Amino acid sequence: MSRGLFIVVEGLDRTGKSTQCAQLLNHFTASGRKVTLMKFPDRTTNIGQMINSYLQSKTELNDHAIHLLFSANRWELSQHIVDTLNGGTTIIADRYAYSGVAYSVAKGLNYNYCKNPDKGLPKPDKVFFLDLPPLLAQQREDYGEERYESLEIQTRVRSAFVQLLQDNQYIHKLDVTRQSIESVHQALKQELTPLLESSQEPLRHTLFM
Ligand code: 2DT
Ligand code: MG
Repeated sequence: MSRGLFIVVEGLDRTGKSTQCAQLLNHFTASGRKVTLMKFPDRTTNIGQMINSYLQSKTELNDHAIHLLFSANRWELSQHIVDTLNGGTTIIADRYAYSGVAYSVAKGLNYNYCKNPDKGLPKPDKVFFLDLPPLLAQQREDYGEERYESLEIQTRVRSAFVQLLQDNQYIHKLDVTRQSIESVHQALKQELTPLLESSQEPLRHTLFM
């Protein structure tokens, strides 16, 4: 049995990540592939509840402490990721360690420091960055509910993502400006085709080599 694929969708807030993850889930399910969705932060765990409370501004936390909690939230699910993939199920993840770095760097934390806690996590087979100018994202529905959802912060998050894109050439940037949900979905599917047709290498660990 071949292992599942680990696909990550990244981007600023309100760029259509969750919508595209749902579209991919439907597509893979319809084509008979075993597939599951994961979302980071996973707010259902104990650590996830601390993160949720922080994001909703119900608690305050030191910037380094919350950075490490986001990473710990991935680590507590890392064995589940490995087991799921090795069991032949594909994972579509709505955010992962790239958001972890980008949002903390946007707050002023050191780039290299930010990458460290995630070193050793399962490495995705494909990472997409849905790129939308922060000003356009801001005009979308429900913007501004949580911490980080301000134009000023999102602009800095985007700059940090640009640095991540430069340093990790395997991240695939997709400009979603003025693109319909369907056209973005088609672009993602097309980009995934070669992966779907090849057999997977053994699961790689160690993100951000
Ligand atoms: P959602 O809006 O997607 O629920 O994300 N974040 C996320 C971080 O600061 N660090 C991380 O490691 C991750 C995964 C991005 C909630 C917010 O949390 C931010 C937006
Ligand atoms: Mg959000």
